[in-house]
Amino acid sequence: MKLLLVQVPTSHLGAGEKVYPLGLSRLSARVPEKIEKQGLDMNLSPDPWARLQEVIEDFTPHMVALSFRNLDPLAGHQASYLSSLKTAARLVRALVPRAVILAGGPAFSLFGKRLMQEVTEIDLGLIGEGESAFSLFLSDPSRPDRVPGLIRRDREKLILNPPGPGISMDEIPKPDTKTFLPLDYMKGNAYVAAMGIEGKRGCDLHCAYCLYPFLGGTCLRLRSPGKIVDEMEMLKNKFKINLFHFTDGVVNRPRDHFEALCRELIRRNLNIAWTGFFREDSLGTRNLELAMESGLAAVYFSGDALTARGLKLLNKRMEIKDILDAARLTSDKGILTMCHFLVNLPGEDGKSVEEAGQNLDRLLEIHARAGNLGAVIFNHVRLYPGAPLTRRLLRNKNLDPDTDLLYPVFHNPVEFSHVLHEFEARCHAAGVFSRLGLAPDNNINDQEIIR
Ligand code: B12
Repeated sequence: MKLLLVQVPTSHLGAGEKVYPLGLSRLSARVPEKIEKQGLDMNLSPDPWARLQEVIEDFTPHMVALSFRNLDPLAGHQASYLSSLKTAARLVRALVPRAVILAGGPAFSLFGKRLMQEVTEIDLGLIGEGESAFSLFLSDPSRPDRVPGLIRRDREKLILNPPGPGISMDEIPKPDTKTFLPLDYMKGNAYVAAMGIEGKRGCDLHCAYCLYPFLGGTCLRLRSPGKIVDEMEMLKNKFKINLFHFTDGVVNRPRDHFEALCRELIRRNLNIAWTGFFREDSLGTRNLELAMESGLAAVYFSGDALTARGLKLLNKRMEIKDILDAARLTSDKGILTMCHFLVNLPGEDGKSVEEAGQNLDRLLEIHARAGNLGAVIFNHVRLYPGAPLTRRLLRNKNLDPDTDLLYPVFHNPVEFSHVLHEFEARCHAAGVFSRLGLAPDNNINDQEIIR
């Protein structure tokens, strides 16, 4: 049997935004030796479609595994990557009509059944993580009914098997660096750290817009710090990778695991740098110092709301004070900081927009002194099927139940659609003033912040 593993195009930004296909690489490591395999990340080719054709014609696979990571982008870009999966599946079907097409990946998992309806060339799909399910499937492809999380076709119907237990994080296979070469990703990634590293899976927070708990489970599955650092060490020694991004929903929770990880990194003294998403209310002077000593290169925050009401609506379980305190902390330490916020949340009015603007100014003011703010990224909230916020909008009749959420649907009332751009302009000016060493041009006094 010949198996082709394909990462389909993940972005409209082309090679400037490539990230190592960690999920597919781990699956590749689980392919039994008797199966002949080949890997292809279409994002590495200037002409990904011609490359897919070339690889298929040359290799003539019996099975093609398509990894669909992203369906649509953030940061104000209006685009859908549905065509990545659709065209790839059609091309495979046209070139090797008898090959089995199996799809999976984060974006596939979020829209599994809907994608199976939309892309009829796909024979089978997997919802959720793949290590155990994929190996089980490959051990006997004639028995898809045994594979947890698998969607299969039965004439006109789609049958979804119940999910299985999550893999223990200390048992995840090493990435298959022969099939997916890390070195290919180290050549000038313009975006973030191209190499992901997993410290945990799952999320026990219940933020109202987010489906991470659906993707990885509602409990945190922690990976031993020793195993995490082993993987980083292997990648450093074999491929000279010295910058990693933690793929965890939140890297600094739980606190003891995070601190143990930092201590392990310090102990091994690998001379590597890393980044990750931090939760503001779990950050303290001690663990930030420890993180910096262990190689922290930049802090990513996703505070998400700029008003108390917004934080409550999103069920963030923290306060504006936590966001500002964390900003003070990273400014005091002068560490590069990135912030993500959602604007135009449901129920927003002129007053709350003003409040959000004031809190943004406070944040900018805090960072202006240190000049450590890398970027503030604003988004409108993307409505995902099944997310608590989407269900609430449906309940309150603020969303047409017939809306097809496969296509990017954002909550962005026309009345306030200027807000994102206005806030971006404020941040831009603040960044320019800070870079040029000029005092911020607003009158907010940080001391006045209600504590
Ligand atoms: C870490 C992360 C990032 C990091 C990546 C850093 C890095 N160097 O890797 C950063 C911050 C850079 C990032 C950027 C983006 N991301 Co992101 N990211 C994630 C996150 C949190 C984890 C992804 C990950 O690596 N997981 C670990 C690996 C091992 O798991 P995996 O990829 O899911 O693979 C497993 C399964 O999916 C399955 N599987 C995978 N492929 C296949 C194939 C087959 C055939 C089968 C059977 C199974 C299977 O098995 C694998 C092993 O268990 C996910 C959310 C999440 N919890 O999944 C979002 C997520 C994937 N990102 C998302 C998006 C949108 C983006 C961006 C497009 C945002 C933007 N800039 O506009 C960019 C795109 C970057 C790119 N070129 O791909 C979305 C995608 C959904 C959507 N709306 O499209 C997600 C789901 C977050 C969300 N909004 O809900 N991201």
